[in-house]
Parts: sequence; C-alpha cells; structure tokens
Amino acid sequence: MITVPAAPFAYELDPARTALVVIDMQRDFVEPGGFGESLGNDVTRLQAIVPTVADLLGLFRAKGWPIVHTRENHAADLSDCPPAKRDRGEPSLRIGDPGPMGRVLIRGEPGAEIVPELAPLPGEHVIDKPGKGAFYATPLGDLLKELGVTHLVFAGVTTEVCVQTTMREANDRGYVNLLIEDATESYFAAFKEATLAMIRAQGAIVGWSTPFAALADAVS
Ligand code: TIU
Repeated sequence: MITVPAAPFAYELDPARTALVVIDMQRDFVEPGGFGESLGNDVTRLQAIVPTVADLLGLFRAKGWPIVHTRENHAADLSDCPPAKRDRGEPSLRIGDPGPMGRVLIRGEPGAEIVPELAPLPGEHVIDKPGKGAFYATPLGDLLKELGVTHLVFAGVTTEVCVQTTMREANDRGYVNLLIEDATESYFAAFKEATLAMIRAQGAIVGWSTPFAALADAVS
C-alpha cells in the first residue's frame, strides 16, 4: 500500500487496484455556449483545472493504471432524458436544442465531447451516463468489477453535482475514494468547499481529499 497524505487522515492507496475516474470534462460544461452556461453559470472557473486534470491523467498513464472518463449525455431522440431534467431551471438552451456546439448534451455532438486537452486515449474507458451519478443506467459497476479495482481516484466537474453523486454511489458499493482537490471544480466556490468538507467529515464518510502534488509525490 502507498500512504498518501490526505484529509481527514492518510489515504492508503493500493497500487494494483486503483483506477482514475474523470467526471464529465466536456465542452458542454467547460466552454461558453454549452449546457453549463445555458444554466446561467460562469464556465471560466472550470477551465482552470484542465492542466491539473491533464497532469493527473499523465500520472495514471505513466503508471499504467486504469482510467475511466465519464460523459453526461443523452440519446438524439431524448429517450433517456426525463422531461423533468430537460425542463429544470428554465435554461436558455434545453438539452437537445441546437447551440453553438451542436445539440446541447447530445451524444456525438461537439459540445458533448471531452475537451481536447483531456481526450481519452485508446485503451481508456469511456462511460456515457444520462444522470448525474456515473453508476445509474451505465455499465460502470460491471467495468470496475472486471478491472478488479477497489480504490478510486476522482477528478472532474462539477464537484457537488456529478462528482459528489458518483462518489456517494461508489462509496455505497465499497470503493475507497480519493478526490483530487485541484482537479475538481464547481461553478460555485462555496459549494466546492462545502462538498470537500462533507465528503471528509465523520472520518471520511464518503472519502478522502488531497491536492494533486501530494498524490504525485506519494506514488513517485
Ligand atoms: N450543473 C452542474 O453543476 N453540473 C451538471 O449538470 N453536471 C455535472 O456536474 N457533470
């Protein structure tokens, strides 16, 4: 086991059984004109983590450890998009509407792709998900069992929505979670901080958190 300095206390990482899960680093959340901005958010906050997520991907690639990318998206006919989700919040563009990056949050459209700097490489896994959590209505649970992993390192956006939901789902399935603090971001600074605190509270009730440098130093 590798001991990684973390909060609320050291995280014990099993190098043979650890996967990286990068949540929804898609143009629709990170770039202007996509789903995130249509909900009224300032997307520039999210762009700031791209270099750190790239470094984290580089670390896992160098180690040969498994990598899973997720994408929140929907079928072109919206058959997997509940009307309640599409109507929520009176956005300027609804899921499926044509926008500057193609139809908003639709699988295969330019806006639904992962940002080019973080594009999956051959051999990496990509999970398309219709919900905020990455386990609901996806093959992620089966994939992780096939990979034989027990420990998950998390990055991506947004901290309190898709990242936290997926970490809670993973925690209930027995995975030991570590969230990389500077490789995740929210449209709301206070929500990110609150989420980090919630995850770590009560003796890591959902998981641990640490900066990228602490993980990189520990595993190098
Ligand atoms: N709106 C928001 O903060 N997030 C999402 O809708 N999806 C993800 O977090 N990926």
